[in-house]
Amino acid sequence: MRVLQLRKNRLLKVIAACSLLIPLLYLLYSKSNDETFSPRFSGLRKQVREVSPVFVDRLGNFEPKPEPPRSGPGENGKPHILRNDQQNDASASLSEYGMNMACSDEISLDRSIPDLRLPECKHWDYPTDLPKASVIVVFHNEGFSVLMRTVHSIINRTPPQFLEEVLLVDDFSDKDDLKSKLEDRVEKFDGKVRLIRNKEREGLIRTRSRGAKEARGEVIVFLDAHCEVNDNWLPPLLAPIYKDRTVMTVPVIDGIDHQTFEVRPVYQDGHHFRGIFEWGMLYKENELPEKEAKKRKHHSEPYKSPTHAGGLFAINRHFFLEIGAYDPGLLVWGGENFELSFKIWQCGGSIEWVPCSRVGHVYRGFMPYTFGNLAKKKKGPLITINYKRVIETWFDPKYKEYFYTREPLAMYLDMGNITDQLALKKKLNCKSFDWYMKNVAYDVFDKFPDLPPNLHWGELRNVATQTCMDTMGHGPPALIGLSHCHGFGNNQLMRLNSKGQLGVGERCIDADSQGIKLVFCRLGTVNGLWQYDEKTHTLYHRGKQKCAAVHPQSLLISLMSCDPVNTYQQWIFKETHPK
Ligand code: LR7
Ligand code: MN
Repeated sequence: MRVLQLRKNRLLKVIAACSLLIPLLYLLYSKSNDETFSPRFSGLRKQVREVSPVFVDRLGNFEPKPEPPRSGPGENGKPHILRNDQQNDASASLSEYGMNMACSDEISLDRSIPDLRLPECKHWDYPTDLPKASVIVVFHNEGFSVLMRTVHSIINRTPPQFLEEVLLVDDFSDKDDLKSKLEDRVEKFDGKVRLIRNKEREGLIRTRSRGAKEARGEVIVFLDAHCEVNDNWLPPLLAPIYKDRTVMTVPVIDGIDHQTFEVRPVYQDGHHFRGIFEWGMLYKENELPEKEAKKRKHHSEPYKSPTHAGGLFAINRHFFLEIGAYDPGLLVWGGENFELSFKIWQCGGSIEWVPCSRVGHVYRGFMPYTFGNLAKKKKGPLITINYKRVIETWFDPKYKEYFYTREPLAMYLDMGNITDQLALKKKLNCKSFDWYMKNVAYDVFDKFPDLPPNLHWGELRNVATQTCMDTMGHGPPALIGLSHCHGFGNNQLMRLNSKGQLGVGERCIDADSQGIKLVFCRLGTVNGLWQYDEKTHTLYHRGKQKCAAVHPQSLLISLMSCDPVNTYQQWIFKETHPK
């Protein structure tokens, strides 16, 4: 059953006929699962307002009027290239903000961007009485023009009747231009834009929860502070929530280049993706399974997704607060996307990705801010601590094992107290993680099957050289290097599982004629060809029938004929602990 209707003559006729037969049809269709009728007949608009069959003809098409083409830097989402004499400013701003602010500053705040939607998106009608939304933008030390362009794009491309406000929440920024200059700018929007500030640094997760509490709209929409929304982006996000207040909706996120501000489609037409994860809790996207695609009649219709990237989504405000907003124990950045996704799905809601809603996001090359005092308070890698809270709250025991197998150091991290989270889970009568995996996130298993336990893990020290295997921070394919054993895990944390797969992080280690290499693990497999002999300390490759050895002169690691007494072929696994 769906909210949205493609404009079609036949449909109009049906609607006309139906308005004559309202009482009868209402009874009929509130029980059936017909796809042709408006949401008014679905009976599914839970608890927001009573479903009424009366306004069936109140559908509207909110497409923007065509505008004359604009010219200037970055218009139509084209890359803007700075002159050579501006390169110093460009690189300075790049290291300060993670994006080229010198470039952004030359682009109009009202610039045009290409309409990247599927052509059929223009033809959808939506209820004219969709709920109003507060668009919440949290920020910490963002570039002024990028933040303001986010605001302008929202004001310019949102049908005003659905925009309650843009709520800017400053997470304790210390940049001068985000002080009175920003306040003056906000004033100019006559109350449509509101600015509130944290009294201390809270991190993006708590700042969003605060924004949700302070917002005035029936629906809240979160956006990062470096986004540009596309044509008619909001109604398609609101419509599924209008029909069912427990649905959270997610736009398709296009890329904005952090150097040139070019707007690029995330994927070409014809492909839909949805959010999944691997067992180390890295966010992944997977092509929409046939089974889900087939549930829809039109290619541009929303579809269910197990999870989401984190930054951009819409949700009924009361529903968000009823499920506890974000776990307040989560720190600064990361993992909150999973917490919210598992909570929503397991506790009776769902997540839909909406192809007709598109928003551009600037992907930065690195994180330009530190975690400030928030990180100092906690020992161990903060993001992994967040993951641990999330999996300890929402996973069943079997699935927790997969996480600790993939991320062994997490066993030793202090995640704080999760009593409140477990109580909430109980109070909301939430389903098991196994239910979620089997009914919602079933495609995770295709890509990331059950993980067999580690036989050994830790740093892998060579006896002759007393140095450790190290990815040297390289991405695959790359040779594995040797370096001073630092005991921090990270790039030196190797894992050998009971099926012979040697892994480091989400990557695998294999060997070819050049040497021992970091490679992409074959998707959908967890096995490998390695064997470790605890007595001789050799690392044997069953495929090549040779042993991993350090070359005494070059100090490169490669496969050689096995010689168990040669200390250059002896390796010791040593478990490391977080420091
Ligand atoms: O301490 C902070 N306080 C903040 O207010 C740190 C950040 N922030 C603000 C920041 O200014 C920005 O507006 O929070 C927002 C998100 O921070 P980013 O842009 O540094 O995050 P990101 O885009 O690198 O990371 C993604 O994952 C995060 C995990 O916590 C958040 O969920 C981000 O919103 C999320 N971004 C997206 O989902 C956009 C698509 C990226 C992908 C995949
Ligand atoms: Mn971001």
